Amino acid sequence: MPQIVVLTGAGISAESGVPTFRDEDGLWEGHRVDDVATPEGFERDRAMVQRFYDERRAALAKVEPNAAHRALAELEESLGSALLVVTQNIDDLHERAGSRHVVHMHGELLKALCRSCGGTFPWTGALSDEPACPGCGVHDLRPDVVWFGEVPYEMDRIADALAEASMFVSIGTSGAVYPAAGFVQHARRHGARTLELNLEPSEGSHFFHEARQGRAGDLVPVWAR
Ligand code: BJW
Repeated sequence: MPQIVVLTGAGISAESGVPTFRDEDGLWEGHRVDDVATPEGFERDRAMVQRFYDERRAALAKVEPNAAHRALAELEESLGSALLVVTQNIDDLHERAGSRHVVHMHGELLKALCRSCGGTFPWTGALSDEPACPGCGVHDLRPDVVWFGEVPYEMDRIADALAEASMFVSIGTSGAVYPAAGFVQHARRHGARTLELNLEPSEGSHFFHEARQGRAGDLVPVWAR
């Protein structure tokens, strides 16, 4: 069981050039959240949603992990499975930096989910071309991401890890989206020390024992050292 659970959000990938959601010039600028991040939005305009994720998948190929991702991977080298990274991010920058114990609670951009057979498959190409499922052959693939109203992945594993952890660190997340925004209280109830590393105080900053403000690329290497 991990002793340290790290929750990451869009802010940790910002310095790699991946837009956050709720900041100025964020991903939601120019998009209604209900249109691109709900199952109902997908039903309404499937082609538009597929293009939105196709563009993000293509952009992901052009960015690299930054100092914050690398610092967490280096920490895992010395701690092994005592460190668990739970990320809300759908990018693969933790893995590319070298982290191995990563839970993608909101899914992964580089996977497709078949709405017919329920299978998930590695996916680097476009989904807007309506390709066939490699498992069942039906043309009904969607990005393997968790939209509003859907249940995030691996919630039992995350709850157990938070209950066991002696330290919980939240990095680069606004604390606007549940259930991730509630992890700090869960960890505290079970006795963990809690720390927030974020550009600005998040919506839930007051729940943490300590909150440090700055860029993840500066703060995380100092904390992880
Ligand atoms: C930097 C930085 C730098 C910038 N360095 N920092 C009322 C009350 C409570 C809950 C609800 C409610 N009404 C509805 C709900 C539930 C709903 C919810 O939370 N809604 C809220 C809006 C209120 N949640 C859900 O529906 C979830 N499912 C659920 O609850 O199921 C029920 C259930 C749960 C558990 C067990 C059983 C049942 C699902 C949520 C799915 C969220 N999906 C998205 C899209 C994923 C795919 C995609 O990427 O397109 O996930 S939404 C989007 O927000 C994405 C993110 O992962 C998520 C969080 O965003 P994040 O990462 O915090 O980014 P930002 O942009 O908000 O913040 C970035 C931060 O970084 C900022 O603070 C910056 O300052 C900082 N920063 N640069 C350090 N360089």
